[in-house]
Amino acid sequence: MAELAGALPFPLRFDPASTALIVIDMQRDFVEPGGFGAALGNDVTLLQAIIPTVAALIAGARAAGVPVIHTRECHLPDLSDCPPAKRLRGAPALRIGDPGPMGRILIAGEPGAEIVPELAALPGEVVIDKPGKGAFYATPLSEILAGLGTKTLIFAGVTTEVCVQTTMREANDRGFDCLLAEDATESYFPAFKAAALEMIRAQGAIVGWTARTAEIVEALH
Ligand code: TIU
Repeated sequence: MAELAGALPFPLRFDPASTALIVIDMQRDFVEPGGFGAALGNDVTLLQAIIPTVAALIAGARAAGVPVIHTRECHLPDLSDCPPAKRLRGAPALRIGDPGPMGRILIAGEPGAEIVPELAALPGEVVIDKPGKGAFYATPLSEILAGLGTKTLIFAGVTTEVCVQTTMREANDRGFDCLLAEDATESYFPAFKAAALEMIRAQGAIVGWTARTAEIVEALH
């Protein structure tokens, strides 16, 4: 068993042998100019800044033999898995499926939908393409985690209060102990990230724990 003494709101005891790391949506479409995040009107530079920290967390998990699961938010080229309500919402500069500088926005197989090269999956690592914000909806994630015997999930990626939080809340409902690496996740809105971290650990870890990447990596070994 490992003990994460600095986890909030209280220390987390977990077994690295039944732990997996889920890296949410570290795609060019969210962290580079010209992608989906930018088309929604966001400044993507905040998100770029966490890439080295996410890389350190991934490296620590790999070194400890902890499975790394990557997710990508993207849709089929014919948009059959994209609810019209999602595509038509708001007034973005480019809508899902529109051609942009990194190919069609949020479409599987296009350059923008790829994970940034610094965080690319290794051969054999699971990459989940998901049509929703949560990583369980319309994906095989639940069966994959059951096959691995996973009990504890470590989360990283973007954005904290959208895809990370949606996935973490559902994982919590599904019985996983959930830990968010607070410096390996980011939002376009600093106040939303801060609020999400507080919400997660309020009420006695109502959704889970938060801790810093360096301490998580140390606890995994
Ligand atoms: N817009 C926003 O904050 N996020 C998303 O649309 N997707 C993810 O968080 N991955």
